[in-house]
Amino acid sequence: MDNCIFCKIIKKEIPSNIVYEDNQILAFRDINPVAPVHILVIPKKHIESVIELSKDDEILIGKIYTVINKIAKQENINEKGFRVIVNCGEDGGQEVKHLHFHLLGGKKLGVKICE
Ligand code: DGP
Repeated sequence: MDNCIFCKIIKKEIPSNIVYEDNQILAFRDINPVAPVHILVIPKKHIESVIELSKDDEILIGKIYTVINKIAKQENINEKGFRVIVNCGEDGGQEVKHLHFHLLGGKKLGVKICE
């Protein structure tokens, strides 16, 4: 997707602070962190959001969670805990239209926001 900022990050056209990469998944630090650890884990395949997922993506999404597990250990937040957030669509507050998993940790996170 030519105008997708995360696709540009995947192609290294835009710099990012990468913490994990394989042939299907990329993880990099969020540009506006809201916690000491704030990493975005994304599929390299352009999928707009959770709503665009198909059965073919089931293995990929499972793999994203094992990558999150790996990064949580790498970042030393596995024992104290962390939060994974996926925003979807307008009401869900999704700004970037490329599926991404926010991995947040490194401090005691506040009450979940659903106002
Ligand atoms: P969401 O609201 O769920 O769509 O979150 C999108 C996140 O993407 C937001 O926390 C900021 C982050 N972000 C947007 N543009 C860039 C960028 O160019 N680089 C990095 N590292 N993060 C970005």
